[in-house]
Amino acid sequence: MKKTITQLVPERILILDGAMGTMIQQYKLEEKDFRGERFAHIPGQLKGNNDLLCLTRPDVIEDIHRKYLEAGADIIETNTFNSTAVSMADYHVEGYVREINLAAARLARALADEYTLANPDKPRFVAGSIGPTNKTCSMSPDVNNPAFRALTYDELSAAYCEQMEALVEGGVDAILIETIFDTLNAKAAIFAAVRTMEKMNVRLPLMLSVTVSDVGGRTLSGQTLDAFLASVQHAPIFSIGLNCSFGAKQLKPFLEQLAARAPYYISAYPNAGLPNSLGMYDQTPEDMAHEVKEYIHEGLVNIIGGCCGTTDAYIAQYPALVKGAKPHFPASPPDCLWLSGLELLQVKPDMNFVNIGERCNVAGSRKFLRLINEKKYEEALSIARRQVEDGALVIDVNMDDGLLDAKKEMVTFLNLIMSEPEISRVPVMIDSSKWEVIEAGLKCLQGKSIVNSISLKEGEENFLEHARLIRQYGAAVVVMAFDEKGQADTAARKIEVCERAYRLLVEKAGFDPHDIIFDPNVLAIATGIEEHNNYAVDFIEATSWIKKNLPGVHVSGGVSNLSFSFRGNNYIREAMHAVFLYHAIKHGMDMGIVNPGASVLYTDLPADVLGKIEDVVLNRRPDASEHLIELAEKLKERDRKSTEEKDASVNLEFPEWRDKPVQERLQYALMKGIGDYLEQDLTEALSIYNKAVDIIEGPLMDGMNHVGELFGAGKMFLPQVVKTARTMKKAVAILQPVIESEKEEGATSVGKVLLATVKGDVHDIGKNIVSVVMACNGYEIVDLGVMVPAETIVKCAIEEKVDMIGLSGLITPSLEEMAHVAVELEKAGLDIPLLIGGATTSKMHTALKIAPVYSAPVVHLKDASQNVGIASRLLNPQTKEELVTELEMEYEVMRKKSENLRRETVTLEEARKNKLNLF
Ligand code: THG
Repeated sequence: MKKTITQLVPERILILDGAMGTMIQQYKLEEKDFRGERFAHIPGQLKGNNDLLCLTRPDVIEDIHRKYLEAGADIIETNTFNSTAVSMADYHVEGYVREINLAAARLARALADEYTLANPDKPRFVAGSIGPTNKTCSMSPDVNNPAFRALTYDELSAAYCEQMEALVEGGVDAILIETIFDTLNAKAAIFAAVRTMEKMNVRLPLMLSVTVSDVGGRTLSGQTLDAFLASVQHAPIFSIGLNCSFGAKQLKPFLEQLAARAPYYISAYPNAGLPNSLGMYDQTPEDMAHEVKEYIHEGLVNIIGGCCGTTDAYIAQYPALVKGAKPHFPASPPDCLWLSGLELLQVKPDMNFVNIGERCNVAGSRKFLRLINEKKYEEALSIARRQVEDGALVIDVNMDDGLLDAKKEMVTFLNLIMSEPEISRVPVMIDSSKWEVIEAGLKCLQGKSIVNSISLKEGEENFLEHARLIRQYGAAVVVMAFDEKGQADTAARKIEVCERAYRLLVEKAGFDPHDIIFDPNVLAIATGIEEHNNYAVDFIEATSWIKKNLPGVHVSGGVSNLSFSFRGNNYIREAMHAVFLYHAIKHGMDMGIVNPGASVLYTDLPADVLGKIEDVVLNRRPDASEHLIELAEKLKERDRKSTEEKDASVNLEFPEWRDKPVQERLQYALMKGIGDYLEQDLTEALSIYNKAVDIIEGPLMDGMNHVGELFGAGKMFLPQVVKTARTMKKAVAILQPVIESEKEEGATSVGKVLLATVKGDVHDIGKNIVSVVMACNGYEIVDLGVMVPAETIVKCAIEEKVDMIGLSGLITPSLEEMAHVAVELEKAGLDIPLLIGGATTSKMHTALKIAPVYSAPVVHLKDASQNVGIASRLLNPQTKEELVTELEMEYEVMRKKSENLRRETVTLEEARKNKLNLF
């Protein structure tokens, strides 16, 4: 019997194959190869749709698989990285997804079996490749609307199900979810994988591979690797690892971090070094092997392969390296609760207390309710931000209000939170009594969150169904002490309900006890009703029992409920909470929904106040409530500001940075993404600067450049950068009317500019800034938006008679698309200058790949501040002539240089800086 991957992996390090794309390039395939007879009727270009070759040129894919098998790969990947309806729609072939996956899996299966048969001592396996698609579920592609999503969890998981079913049917041995850049996309893939395996009644090893996007080691969507591990903890994971990102050397510290914490086998398939300025990878197989050797010697890996730039020559280096090497031994699973936002929160047994911010609750804060009702989301977000600043380790979000569309508001608010890195740093607690609201919320969050709550109120079946779903979505759960008989009020009832729920969750729903948080009901005391007097004591007793008898779980409660009868007297309320927490925490309460801004401490309470409150909380005497009421009357004068006033003070604060000169304030606001003071600071700046546009080109551009530097140095991560870009937009919008009014009377456009983000790319922050800067300088802008096909650009350039065309793009494939646009412009016989800008673009690429295919001037622009200067030179025939000569000389030098330095690699810093040129 052939050994399975699961049996083999503890014995030796397995070799995964190398890149598919790099190999395909070697065959110099043309449009007709991709298209074949079969897809003659499909509009647009099919070249570049590598997965389609499984149907149109299976001989090529077979040849590549063979080369990798010959090189010694134990595992080959199906050629299906983009074979989901989501990605294939770009090529109008989304209807062929099932067929492509099936063909790809069968092809790889047959070859693996052939090689296994020839050498049964080295069994070969097939991993079904599942890419991240070209869209992200947890970020907005629209700068103006951070709550927008181009793709939802449901759409994506449905697309993945379609792909995975065909892969499993085609006979893959494992499912490999790879190049993960957004954890929410990955969670949708995991959800689909679990569903598909259940449906098809198979259990295949699930392999995950993340790509880190910045030198700080975060994913594109901003999570640290530790936070990522918490997010996917619910999945039946076989191996986890890193691919793409960087070369082996630069990847190593992140791999070490992952291997130290992840309780799974570890995989790594780095790129062949760092990209050079043309976006090519050119480390030699020997160089790469040398770096990979360290992974193996240090016991970091179980599975090793190659990503961008690697070929069979690279993989052929590995068999010698792994021979006799000791495989990595997985870390032990965590023995505590893991939660995550962008960062990990470990709730360890020795951690005294996790405070969960209660203020983003429409039922618990009049102000929050008003803001949501009035759709003042920015201000509502500032309540969340304030809680995190005040030390909340988790934030509770509740939109249950009779007059609100709770589901819609939950989704909007959670999506908004995801674009606020200062808030989304922490995990979210989704608080609702409606299951549909909870489920919708779970589909918005990339982190590992907490569902608040489920209970046995509607019986076991309903309870288990929801519990199982929560597990599949990957969240922890709050269980309220309710059952079919109602709310548990006495200690005995609380214990009875929690014990029953525990058994069900652990034995029937497969819950890890660490992911269970019991809430034995904090009920109001000192209400004047005698039966209520022992409620706090009952809670504390139950807590103590739960912690002793239900190992692993946590105990939480809504602390502010306790003091409802003292509404209006915040001092007494806060004092009661402090006393209650003091005792409850001593007995094992380790989480609580509280107002993190509360300032009354147990130790600050004067003896008389403390005595009276303890009498009430601990139910020490029958007249305790009356005494406390008397005290409350007396203390009324001394009362603190009401909670509502405290919330209101959020915006009235005067932080330190406000003392700085206006230029610095503007830069600071940009860097931190704070829009609150822009109006006032820009008004002040207008009195200093001659023209509004000078403010944009001065302090605002400086601020953006600074952001670029910080990102390059790994000191900021993408969601933060996106937020600064939003602030920039807001600033520009404020200045816009002033700029309009400054335009000279009757001034006509100095020139007409067409702007477009090229096909395949949705990034437009840089393009939009260029648009504003140029418009400010009197240019008329024709903005075609994002994902613009070459045909549209050519057609519009002719119809609109533009003076120049600006192309923008952020991702590497956009480089090729830009060259394609240039070819099309040339074919159309146009002579309109072309401006090139955006993240991965470079002067080198422009000189080598774009300028040579187009006879009009082609200029690469480093950032938005250069556009106006270049544009004006292009408009004047004499300066244009000079510019053209300059460019020709410069490009010639660069072409020469590139020939000499075929293998030149830019430093990591340069690569990063390059990436941010769009700002
Ligand atoms: N258990 C669980 N979840 C919960 C609760 C619980 N979620 C909701 C609630 N209870 C916890 N949150 C709050 C939030 C605010 C208040 C009480 C509980 C509160 N608000 C002030 C009031 O009503 O007087 C409002 C002040 C204002 O308008 O600003 O007290 O028990 N699992």
